[in-house]
Amino acid sequence: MFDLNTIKESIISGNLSQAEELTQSALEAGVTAKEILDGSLVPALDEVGRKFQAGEYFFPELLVAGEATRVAMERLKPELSRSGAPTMGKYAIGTVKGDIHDIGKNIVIMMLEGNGWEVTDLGTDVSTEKFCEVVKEGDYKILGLSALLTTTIPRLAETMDALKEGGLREKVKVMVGGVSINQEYADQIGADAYGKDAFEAVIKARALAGKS
Ligand code: B12
Repeated sequence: MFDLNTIKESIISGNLSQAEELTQSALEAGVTAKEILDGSLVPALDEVGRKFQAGEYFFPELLVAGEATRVAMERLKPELSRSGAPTMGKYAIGTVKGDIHDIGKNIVIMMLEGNGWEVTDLGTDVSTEKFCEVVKEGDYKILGLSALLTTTIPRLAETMDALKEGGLREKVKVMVGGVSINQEYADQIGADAYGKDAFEAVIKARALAGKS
């Protein structure tokens, strides 16, 4: 039985090579990518966030834990994004202006791809104008907005308003997510769906596409 705590600890201590090797060993031992995400990667980042808040960790530790997660995720990518699913349509997603957190968004992307979505990753620090331009020019069924910071959450409401003002709101469904967001906030700004994690993101995207 593989001990998922070993991967968790390697991320908390920022050991990149160990995080990568242990993730590979777990996969080889038959642990699924979802089990590794839920049992190691996400709890590790929660713990890192807690330590940061408590003043036990500083920015460099946060950064290296993020990097260790990224290398571990590279190993999970083939399993998560492998698609046997029918084509769902086009989905554009990005992290809002002023925010460079992208680990969660990247997990959402892998899972969407694994479920038949053709995803355009707009990256991080994406301006409201850029989101509107992408919706206007493309034929996306869904626009996903990610925001993790209290200071960047208002960009979600701003983007919703800009879509309305640009006459684009009817053209696309909007999904929002990020650690400090909840269903109540999503309702408040008139988003079509909120996803608490990548698994919910996939289920709700499917429902928005009318394929639940
Ligand atoms: C790693 C990390 C970083 C890394 C990010 C690396 C990267 N490439 O992403 C770095 C070091 C860059 C960083 C920087 C900062 N960070 Co930081 N960071 C974190 C940490 C520890 C983990 C974030 C993470 O990846 N979580 C794991 C993923 C899987 O979760 P997630 O992002 O929530 O995503 C899931 C869901 O939310 C959902 N989801 C996400 N997006 C979307 C989108 C859609 C459409 C849907 C449907 C679903 C969905 O699905 C995802 C997968 O399941 C968190 C703590 C925490 N517990 O979250 C702090 C945290 C977010 N950071 C914080 C802070 C303060 C900062 C800094 C301001 C620090 C500083 N003093 O400079 C800077 C800001 C930089 C900037 N301008 O963006 C605070 C935010 C507090 C707040 N409420 O505003 C947190 C909460 C830490 C804390 N407890 O204080 N950070």
